[in-house]
Amino acid sequence: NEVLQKTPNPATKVLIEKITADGNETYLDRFASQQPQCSFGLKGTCCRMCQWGPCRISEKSPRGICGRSQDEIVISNIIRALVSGLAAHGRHAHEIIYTIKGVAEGKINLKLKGTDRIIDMAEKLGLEINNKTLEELAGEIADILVEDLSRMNNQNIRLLEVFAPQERKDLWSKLDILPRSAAYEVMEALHMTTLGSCTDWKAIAGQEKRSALAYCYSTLFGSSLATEILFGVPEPKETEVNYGIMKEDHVNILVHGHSPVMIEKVLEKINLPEIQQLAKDYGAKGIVIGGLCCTGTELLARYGIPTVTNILGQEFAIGTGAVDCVVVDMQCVIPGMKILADCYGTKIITTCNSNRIPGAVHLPFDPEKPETLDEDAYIIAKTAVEAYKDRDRSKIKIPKEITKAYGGWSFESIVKAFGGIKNLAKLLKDGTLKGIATVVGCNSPKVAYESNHVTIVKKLLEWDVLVLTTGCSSHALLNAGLCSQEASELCGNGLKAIIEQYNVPPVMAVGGCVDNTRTLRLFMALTEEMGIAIKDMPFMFVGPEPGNEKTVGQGLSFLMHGVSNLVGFPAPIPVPMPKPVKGSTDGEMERGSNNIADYFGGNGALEELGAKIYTEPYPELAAQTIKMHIKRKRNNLGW
Ligand code: BF8
Repeated sequence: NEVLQKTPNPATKVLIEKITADGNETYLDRFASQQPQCSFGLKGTCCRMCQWGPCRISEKSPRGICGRSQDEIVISNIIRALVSGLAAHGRHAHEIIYTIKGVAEGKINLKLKGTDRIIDMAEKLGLEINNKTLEELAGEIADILVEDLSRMNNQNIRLLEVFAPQERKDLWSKLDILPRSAAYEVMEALHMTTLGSCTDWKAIAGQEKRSALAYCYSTLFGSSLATEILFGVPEPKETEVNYGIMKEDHVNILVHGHSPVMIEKVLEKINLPEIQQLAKDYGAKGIVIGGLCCTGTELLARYGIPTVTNILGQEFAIGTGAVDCVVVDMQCVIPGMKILADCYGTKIITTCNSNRIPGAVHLPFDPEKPETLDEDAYIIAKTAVEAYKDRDRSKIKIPKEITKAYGGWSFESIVKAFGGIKNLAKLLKDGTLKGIATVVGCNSPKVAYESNHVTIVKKLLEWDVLVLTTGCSSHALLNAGLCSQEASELCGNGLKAIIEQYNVPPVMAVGGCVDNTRTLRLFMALTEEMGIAIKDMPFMFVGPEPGNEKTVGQGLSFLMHGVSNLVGFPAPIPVPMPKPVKGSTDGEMERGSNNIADYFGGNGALEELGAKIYTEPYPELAAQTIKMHIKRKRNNLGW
């Protein structure tokens, strides 16, 4: 009920009610039946890192069987989540980088579209450019990116050396947290936290920071830049989004996941006249493509393909009964989607060996075995269209909502839209723009669907804070109409003037989650222009509804650069609750404390990195916290 009252997209309400009336269940029902959730799990005080346990930490049992303390268990659970996310983004990077290698060697039938990015990267990496073809250069860059994923010796990640600000590199070197590679840091993090290994929580926290840097530079920068090499740097474009883009009399194909290689090929095949004709032969008026999760936001950024929804909306999309086929690649494809797909006669096609789903058609893409890529993409396109003839048409209800959006923001296109980085810096300094927030990340069943994202951002716009967004947050903001110049009416005078003068939306959708690098590059460029360290700037990272293990590294990537985080509800860390002072009769309270919360949310991280993590589950208060943070930064700068 709370979800129905608070969720901001009217289409969501229609679909929740429809799916319930159809007698089917979604994550909402399963979340309810999981209550109450285990309090040890919620606090991160359950240790399952060996087979003696599980051990749970309480006042009665303050240590695990092996002697591990609460601090060691809590930080170990967090770092294990972080490196799972690192592994996921690493696997994503691997697919994209090996695709570049395959194209460069002439084994994969794709054309490299990112000429500018290839030259730019080659120059940054100090490669000899003269007398080389684009393919040769791209191949050399790919080899460096592979090294960044896999290096075992004690040398730095090249992308970190090339992109990170000197002030940070000096700091990370002083703290001894410079990473070697994604693979090495995952190995070391798991090694340090296994039974009988490291018992110094501060050393594990050090490895956490090292792993966050590997996550940031090897897998986020690696994936995002490599995708730009393959498919080009996005340019802004107008489009329409939301559930209403699907059409009852068309074949509706949704594309889902994160790595957009196979889907590029499938789109090529869908555009073939014979596949278009096939749809007509089955009685469809045409073919609609809609995007889910980060594959969706990637395609929106590059081609203006409409997005539909995010991780917790994927079941709602299927519940329209109008989806003929979902083509999925990797990550964030929840099992509940297939359960519902079977109820509504939707075909699921999986294209990555890491993401098998029982009962789905499986045609995997492997950049090292690309021989059947074109053939498989053709079969996928044909199978998806053929699904139209088999669909159960008795249960279709497509919400009418269609929302305008202006997406496709890369680092370069943002700078260009503002007429250069100098202009944007000036707008920040003179207060036309009060600050910049990156509002990103997943949905969580723990809050009313999408309400925290939208409520926080609406407040920020009122206060003239420019918002950049990626991932599931961006779907919420796109569907709420905030990524369009028409949202000007919700903005303060400063942002209103900016929208008018520069023709930009107040919320800029910069792509999939790996494209948070675009925001980070913007922060770096602004601070370089102004000669101010990032930690002193009015910037903030906002993750209103953390969910996937991948999000742990997102916040930490920004934290490592000196950008404070606001997260929407507590991480799995015991919240330091105040306790009554023993023997006190006047209600005197003792300040609660635990080392991990004190470090990340208190002076520890602030003194070391110049940034900390704020936690606030109530969106209005969260927005207020962001506003205060931005004000404090501006005051300190004398702005
Ligand atoms: O990488 S925001 S639920 S879709 S993890 Fe997944 Fe979270 Fe969505 Fe894309 Ni990001």
